[in-house]
Amino acid sequence: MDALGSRDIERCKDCECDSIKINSTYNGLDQRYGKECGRYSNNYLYEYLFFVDWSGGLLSDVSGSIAYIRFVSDDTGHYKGFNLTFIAGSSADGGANYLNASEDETITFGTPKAGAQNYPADYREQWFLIVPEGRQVQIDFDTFDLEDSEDCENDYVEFREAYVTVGDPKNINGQYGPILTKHLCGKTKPSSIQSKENIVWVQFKSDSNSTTVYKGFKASFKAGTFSSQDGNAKEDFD
Ligand SMILES: [Ca+2]
Repeated sequence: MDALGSRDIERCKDCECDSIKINSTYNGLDQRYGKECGRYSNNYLYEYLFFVDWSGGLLSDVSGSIAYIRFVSDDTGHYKGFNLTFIAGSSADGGANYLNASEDETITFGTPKAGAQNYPADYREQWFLIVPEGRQVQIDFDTFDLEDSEDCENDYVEFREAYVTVGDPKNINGQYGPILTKHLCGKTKPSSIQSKENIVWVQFKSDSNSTTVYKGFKASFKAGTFSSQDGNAKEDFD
């Protein structure tokens, strides 16, 4: 999880007057380092994802799914305070495949030898599904058989909109992109997925347990046309 936002907090040496601190554990809030103070502004998830200035865009990176925040002020010097946005990131892992579909082309992807052979434990793979600019990605599932677990925490596949770092068109990422599906697992074939932009990031992950009796998933994608009433994806990031 990452925190983005702005702060305007009294600045003193080592942030000993007023401070904000973000940590993944409650006890971690007591550590001396990591306090932040002074004025800082980098705002809006939208800018973070699509006009990325990575050098200043990230206020705090929290491992895990819980963030503890402590704000401290002393009795002098009151400033505006702080404002944070949190985004849930995935940890991108494993080899990446870049799949380009031209108009009228359908490309298949999935776990290795899906359907014929069970997927291995401790396996990770990423795919970038790319269709021509201005088109959307339509994903259809053919077979689906993953280990079922609570919140799909063991084995899963996930889909997000991908994004390109400004200034470096070769740098495509997905782990902080807008979420298209929650983690998917089990045996129920998911319904089709349609993106808003023209690149989708997919990640498959299996954990280390040895229940490797599941066949995995097989899906395909092609260039689709966005048909929903809500035609402006970018408004989601204001
Ligand atoms: Ca597993």
